[in-house]
Amino acid sequence: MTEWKACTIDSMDADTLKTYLAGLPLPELRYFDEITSTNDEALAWAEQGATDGCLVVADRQSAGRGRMGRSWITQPGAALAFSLVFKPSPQEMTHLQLFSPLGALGVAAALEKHYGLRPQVKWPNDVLLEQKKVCGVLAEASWSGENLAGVVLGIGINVAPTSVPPASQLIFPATCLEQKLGHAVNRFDVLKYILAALFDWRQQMISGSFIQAWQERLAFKGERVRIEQQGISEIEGTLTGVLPDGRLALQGLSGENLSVQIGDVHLRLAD
Ligand code: BT5
Repeated sequence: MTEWKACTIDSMDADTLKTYLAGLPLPELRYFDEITSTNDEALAWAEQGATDGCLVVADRQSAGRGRMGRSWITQPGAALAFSLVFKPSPQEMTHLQLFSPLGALGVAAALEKHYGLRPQVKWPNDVLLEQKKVCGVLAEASWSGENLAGVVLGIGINVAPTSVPPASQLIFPATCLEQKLGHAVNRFDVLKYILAALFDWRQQMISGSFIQAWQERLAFKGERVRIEQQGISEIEGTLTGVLPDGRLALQGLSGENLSVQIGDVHLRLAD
């Protein structure tokens, strides 16, 4: 893969990042050169009283997490790894499953607006560029008994070529922003644009326009896909769209309407 000369900010700290992100509704942020997982830090922070919009950013994660115990690789100086703490409003409480697509839609919208790219969202939580994964989203809720301490929205994005893990560590092909754009990109600009898009789209999360925007960017529409749970093929059919509550809609092999909840499932193109 081609290496571009980095024009990114090489060293970062919380104060510089605060200045960089000035104007965004971020009450507080924490920056780490290295951390296990920004989601772990944000979940702990939520339990200790983080307010809505608190942000954790790291240059490297030693134990970055995907869904279902999978790992997420964040190489230093080449990627973005961050987690936002959200304190859901009463209306959002009934739509918690939409925070994960909010992450994917926010990333897709920012990449379109600022870099002229045409990202697609692989239901429910991946952002693809030309059918390769450039971003993964992990939304997790922190409960203390019956009370929700917060929703943590963790986002990882491959920016420079060294961020892309070797194929042997991937279950789906991966790419990075610079590979698609053909030039170097400032990671912290990408962060700023994505945060702005996330805050914007959050206002519309419980509306038809959110589902429509998601629908328009949905990958594999009209294609035969397989939904797997823990490696076992559960459902096969033609992907038709997303339903208002975020479920994936499929037409089964006998023409029947099927739907799949956002959960511990995996979407693959059928062979
Ligand atoms: C995801 O899970 O894609 C969610 C990834 C979320 C990462 C962010 S980074 C900030 C925050 N802190 C965390 O600890 N996590 C969040 P999933 O759909 O389960 O995909 C995981 C799979 O993606 C792995 O099994 C690999 O195959 C692949 N993968 C790992 N690192 C990758 C990378 N850098 N680029 C593309 N694919 C990757």
